[in-house]
Amino acid sequence: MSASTTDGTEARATAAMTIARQAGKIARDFFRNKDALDIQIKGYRDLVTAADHAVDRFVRERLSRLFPGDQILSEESAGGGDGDLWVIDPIDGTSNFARGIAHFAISLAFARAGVVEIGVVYDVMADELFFARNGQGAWCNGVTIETSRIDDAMAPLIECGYSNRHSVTAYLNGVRALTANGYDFCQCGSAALGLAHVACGRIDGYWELHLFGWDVLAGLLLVREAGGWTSDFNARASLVGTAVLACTAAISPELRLLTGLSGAPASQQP
Ligand code: LIP
Repeated sequence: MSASTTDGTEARATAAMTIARQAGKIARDFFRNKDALDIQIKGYRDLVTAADHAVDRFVRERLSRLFPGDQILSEESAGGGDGDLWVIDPIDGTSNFARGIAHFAISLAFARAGVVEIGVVYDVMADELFFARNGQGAWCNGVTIETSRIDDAMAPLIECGYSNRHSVTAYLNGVRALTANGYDFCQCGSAALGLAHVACGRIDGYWELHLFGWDVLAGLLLVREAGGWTSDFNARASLVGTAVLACTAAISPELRLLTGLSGAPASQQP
């Protein structure tokens, strides 16, 4: 019997994938019925919809029933603690969701003693479930994924996430530095999906000046387990937020210089 079977991480991994897909049905129904969204403003240009709340309630209820001793922290409801902890973003890419743009995801991460052991990012509309286990690899719909292999034929593509939680000047300076050094950039509105796309090699990196733990913990594990490099994002950053960089390993030295971000502890790097 493997350790993960006895310590409950195997059961949690299976449950996280099942719950993500079940929650995806709720999100998909709301996405196709915009009249039920009840879009609310929770802060300056910060939206929350009935879908965020419905998915959040569903995921919390399922996890609490299956793992009653676990703590749960989500973007839409407080929580947290030092024990076994789930960090949830019920709809990552809420602005896209509210506008009818089918680029959003459900993100679940499970951490034990401050180490992320399980990451799930579910692209509901594309029906792509990205999954990673600490030290065991990363998959999309069960097929192993790995970060891109850069070649000269194509300029590296970096997604540069943007929000009003940081200055436009700092953002534009970062984009200017990247484009001046031969990088293409895009901005798509979901950090969780952007990180999943780095992990499967569709894009070469993801950079954003301010993100919370619920946006990124699952996606950063995906990138690391797919062989990529990730900046340091410790547990404290989850609640206050910090800058994030994740990329295919070959370009990490230059990107670290261009963005000024240091790496996660060596134990977390490929
Ligand atoms: C979003 C992130 C995105 C960021 C937005 C927001 P949400 O998460 O995925 O990268 O630029 O400001 O934080 O709020 O949709 O869960």
